[in-house]
Amino acid sequence: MKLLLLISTLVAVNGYITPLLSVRSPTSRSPTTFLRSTATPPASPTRKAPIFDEVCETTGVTLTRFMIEVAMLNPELAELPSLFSGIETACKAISNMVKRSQLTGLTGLADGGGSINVQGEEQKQLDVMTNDVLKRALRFTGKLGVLASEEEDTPVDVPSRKTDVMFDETSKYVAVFDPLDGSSNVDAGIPTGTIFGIFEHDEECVVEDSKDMTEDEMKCLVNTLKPGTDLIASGYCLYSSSCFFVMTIGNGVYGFTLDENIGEFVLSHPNIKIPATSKIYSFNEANMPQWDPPMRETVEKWRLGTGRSGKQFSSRYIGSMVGDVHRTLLYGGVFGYPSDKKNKNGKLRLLYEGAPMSYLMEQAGGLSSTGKERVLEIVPTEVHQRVPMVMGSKDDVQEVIDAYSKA
Ligand code: FDP
Repeated sequence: MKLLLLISTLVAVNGYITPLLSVRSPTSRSPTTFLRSTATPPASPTRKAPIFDEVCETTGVTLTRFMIEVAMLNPELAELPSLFSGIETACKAISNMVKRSQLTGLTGLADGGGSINVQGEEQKQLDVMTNDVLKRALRFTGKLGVLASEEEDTPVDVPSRKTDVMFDETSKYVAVFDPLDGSSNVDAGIPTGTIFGIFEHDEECVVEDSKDMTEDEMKCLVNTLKPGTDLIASGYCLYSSSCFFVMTIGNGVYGFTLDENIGEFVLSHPNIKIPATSKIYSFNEANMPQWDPPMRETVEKWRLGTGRSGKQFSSRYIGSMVGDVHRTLLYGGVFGYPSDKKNKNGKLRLLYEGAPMSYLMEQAGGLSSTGKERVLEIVPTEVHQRVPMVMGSKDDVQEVIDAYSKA
């Protein structure tokens, strides 16, 4: 039960206490030292994305090929393709599990009921199994130091298993994911999805066993969890009429569709851009009477057609974030789960729902905000922290932000 804690120095910068982290530069592998300020996270480096603007039915660009090009264009991301390949495999496996669940007895609650995750939510069989599938798929890439998931109580260390590692073992990344988002819908065959985000791992915070952690050890792990501005990549898989894999590495958003004939994700949506305005909103409207006045008033105007665009909005809400965000990215609109009197911080989780989806939304030209601040800039203090969110078409989200500033 040992946890190697090499982060020991705390320094005060601009009144904030920040850990002095020692990280390895990806190319030289020699240790370099920098200060990480919790107030102003460093801007994401500019990345190059391959230019593939054609979609082809027979000889399309596979996700594997795309990621090889990404690594060639961005040598610092050389290890990302093997991690993506793990996620891709997990998505294919989960897609199959979800599709066949009505026949294989995988519907319903885990352990016949009573299996509760750390957030007090009852787990479905598929929640537990998909979490396992992802953990295994990521562990075997050998690129992962720590991962945090909706279905894990604390971030878990991924032990190095030399025999299972296909490439150099570097523990280079931290992955956060929600294995089966929207799982309350899954038994009714409604779209669900997997959301993931990838950060660089502080290699000095190594955990040998995640049980019996002291408070300091826990802090070390939580320190590996960073604001969305530090994301290296994020994306989701949508299990619906098709299985989609939509991702960003910080230079645009790319969508791939699973071609079941060849078992590959093939580029189908190069460089997705969300329309700047639209007339669709997507909220659980039953909570509307409990929302903050600026939120409620803006949506009331949209209903009546008296908002900034003068258009009368229509409502589309699946109640499954990945499905709702996918439609919003493609058709435009506003998706959100605002705070209400009951849920002061809304419902969605910052680390593995809010931040990864906000990164995608911004990369597609949209906005994502709590109404008062940019979701990507929020520094997490807890793994399962919730965040109120409004994301989507730039002009429409800006209307909400302006309503909050006026209030
Ligand atoms: P679920 O509980 O089914 O996993 O955050 C989880 C989530 O679904 C989102 O996917 C979805 O947008 C939201 O909760 C739905 O919540 P409501 O049922 O309260 O509308």
